[in-house]
Amino acid sequence: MVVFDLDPGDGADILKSCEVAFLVKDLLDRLNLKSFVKVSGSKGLHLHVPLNTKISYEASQPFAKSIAQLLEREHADLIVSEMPKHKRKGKVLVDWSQNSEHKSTVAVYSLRANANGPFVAMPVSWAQLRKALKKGDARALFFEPDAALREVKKNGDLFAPVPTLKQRLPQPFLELMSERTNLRHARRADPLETYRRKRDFTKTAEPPPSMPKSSHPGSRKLFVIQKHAASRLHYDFRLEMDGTLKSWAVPKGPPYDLNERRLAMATEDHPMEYAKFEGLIPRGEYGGGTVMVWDIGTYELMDGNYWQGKLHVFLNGKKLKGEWILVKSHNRDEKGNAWFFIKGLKSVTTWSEFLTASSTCTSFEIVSNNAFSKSLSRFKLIFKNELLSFIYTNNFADNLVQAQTGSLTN
Ligand SMILES: [Mn+2]
Repeated sequence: MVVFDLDPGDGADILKSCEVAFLVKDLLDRLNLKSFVKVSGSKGLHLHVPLNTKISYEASQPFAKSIAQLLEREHADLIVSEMPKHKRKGKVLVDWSQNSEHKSTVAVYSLRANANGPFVAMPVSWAQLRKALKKGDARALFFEPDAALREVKKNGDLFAPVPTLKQRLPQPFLELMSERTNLRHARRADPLETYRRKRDFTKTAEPPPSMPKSSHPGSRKLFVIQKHAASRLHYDFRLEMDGTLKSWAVPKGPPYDLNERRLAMATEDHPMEYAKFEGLIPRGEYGGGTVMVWDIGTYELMDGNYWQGKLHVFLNGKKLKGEWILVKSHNRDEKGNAWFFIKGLKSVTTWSEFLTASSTCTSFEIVSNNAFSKSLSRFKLIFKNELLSFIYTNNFADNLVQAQTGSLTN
């Protein structure tokens, strides 16, 4: 089953939800998916798409989200696909996030407590909905218990086909399911559970948790540093790993001098969408304060891994370029969250930087041809007793051999 909760924001009413329900229905009709609608008993509508075939949230949530975003693009004046309440003003939220393990949607024929009396979460026919919309009659879409019973007597159970009707999502979404199910089983737990628990997405503009995804194919992964003026100013350092952002809060920001170390407290994984998040988290909410992207780029893992508590990375950002090391602290007082963010060897990335540096080089050694990445090799050079390391792309390899027999022979 896929569910869309059509939730009107301030200044919008159930009739606006009706308008949106028809837009969602039309789109689903074009995909050969039959949909059923009920009034929620409150001011929204729920649109149900029965599947009764093999499905998981890995497929149904991205499907629902795609539909919501597509409609938002086509009807920006009427529809939003994001949760923050201020964005909903006068519009209807097509809430796709209901398609998730931890969410619940009221069942048909349930009573809802409401200031104006108990109303029933009642199935309605598309014809009934069209009529109410045409007449502008919102009251026709609220059913008290007696009225609900009369409706059932008259129309029968409009939701009768829902538990058995077999339908399938479009193929690309089903493929998503097998890929991501495998990925998730490998990781067992939902990595964004803590992220979700700490936030109220009706209040913060931060992105809601989504399915793990990767930013690029191949070995280049995303890194970001966000400057976060919370109750205490700090820098959030995040590295893409397994489709989410591993995160550390660094009170003093990244270190710049060789072997300089800064405390970095590991925090909860963040969704990939967070990398581009900038804005104000309301006061009183978790992490209240402004967030801005301080640096963003890609990184390569040169050595180590997260679970072993040691990561050696090459960052290629706008501000930060070069090697940094993250090491987990073994101090038991710190509950296992404390890491150190350490500036690693100096690095150069261009041929001209290399030539400048190599004129004072006293020794030279190839450290590794990185097994993770065909484009990355690492060289260690000693300059006036100072260690430098070099990141090379394969294009530089021939030139390097020349350099080795030239200025590096002293
Ligand atoms: Mn933070």
